[in-house]
Amino acid sequence: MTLKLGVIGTGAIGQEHIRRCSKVLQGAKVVAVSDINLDGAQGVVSRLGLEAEVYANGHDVINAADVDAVIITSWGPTHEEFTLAAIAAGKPVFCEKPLAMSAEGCRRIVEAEVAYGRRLVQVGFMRPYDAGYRALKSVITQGEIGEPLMLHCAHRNPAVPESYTTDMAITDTLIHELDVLRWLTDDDYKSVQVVFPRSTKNSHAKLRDPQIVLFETHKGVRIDVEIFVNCAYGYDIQCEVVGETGIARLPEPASVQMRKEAKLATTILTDWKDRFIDAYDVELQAFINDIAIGQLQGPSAWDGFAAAVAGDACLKAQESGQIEPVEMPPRPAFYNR
Ligand code: NAD
Ligand code: NAI
Ligand code: ISE
Repeated sequence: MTLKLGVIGTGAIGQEHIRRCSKVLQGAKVVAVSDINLDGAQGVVSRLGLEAEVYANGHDVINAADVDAVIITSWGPTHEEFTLAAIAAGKPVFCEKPLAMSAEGCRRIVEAEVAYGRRLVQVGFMRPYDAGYRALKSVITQGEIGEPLMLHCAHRNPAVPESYTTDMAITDTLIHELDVLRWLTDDDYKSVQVVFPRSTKNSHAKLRDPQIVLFETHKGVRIDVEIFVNCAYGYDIQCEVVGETGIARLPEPASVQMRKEAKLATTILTDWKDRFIDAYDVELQAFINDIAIGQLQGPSAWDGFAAAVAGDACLKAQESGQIEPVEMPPRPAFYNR
């Protein structure tokens, strides 16, 4: 049976997800789309040659009789409203990160899903589906480097637009590490501090760039994450785990090595779309397959909430300059894996 999808938001990642659900993945097709930029939505449908209805309002996509499941790729501030509406309609929903703009917003989604009684929400945290991160996790869980003691990580973008401000380093960018590092270490954050090195001249008045975020986890692991979104040279994701008996690093994306003009070189990617292209395919195929068997298993609303709780503490730490506690309530049995 083909799963009929409705997609809300046809911007950068919306177009990518529509393309992969229509042309790459198995078992689904896109039958409805919407965007506040109606012409943009219509353009995507025409370019991809889809037979999909274009709606002016995301709620009409959710409530369309032929839509079985919803993908939310509109901008962050709309995610909570559309996810809650999908739960109210009893339809599975894949929501891009962040699940909501605050932990409170995520909590409302958790409560609605628990009240519904069955998992309906998967959050677009794709890194746990990335082959490199999976290999790194396997090294840790097999005990190949002993217990993890320290993690050194970096999330670098070549450049961001003027609309990107200091807080977005947490809510838009670090949010991926906030999810993947608790999954990688099977741990939760205890406290966080944010420090600001000298800013790059490539930034602007409303963005302090780079930033270093320092965590302590409940198991006592220390984590440093550099966020540098105007690094100029590429889109570069780094993760090194220092264990008791060895060090494990996230593999670099495959790239041909060249010896040329007295240099040894490999290419560094520049676009997030390419860096995790396979992981996006795998996460959405999992969403489609899991709906077919009636049991979502990917990153949950609770994972979205946990990342947001840590994110809120990071935002506070940006303002205060102090070490701030991360106060995470116990996980309800509903979300036990
Ligand atoms: P974008 O700005 O390119 O696209 C957002 C689209 O949403 C725009 O077309 C906009 O018109 C539309 N939109 C806004 N409000 C809407 C509404 N109420 N109803 C319908 N459409 C609406 O942004 P993007 O880069 O595609 O990012 C979209 C979301 O995806 C963000 O939440 C972002 O954080 C997330 N994202 C995740 C990843 C990832 O790696 N997981 C990568 C990129 C983006
Ligand atoms: P974008 O700005 O390119 O697209 C957002 C789209 O949402 C726009 O087309 C906009 O018109 C539309 N939109 C906004 N409000 C809407 C509404 N109320 N109804 C319908 N459409 C609405 O942004 P982008 O980069 O595609 O990001 C979208 C989301 O995806 C963000 O939440 C972002 O964080 C997330 N994202 C996730 C990535 C990942 O790696 N998982 C990568 C990039 C983005
Ligand atoms: C974007 O929104 C994403 O989610 C990408 O995965 C991330 O790496 C990038 O920094 C964000 O802008």
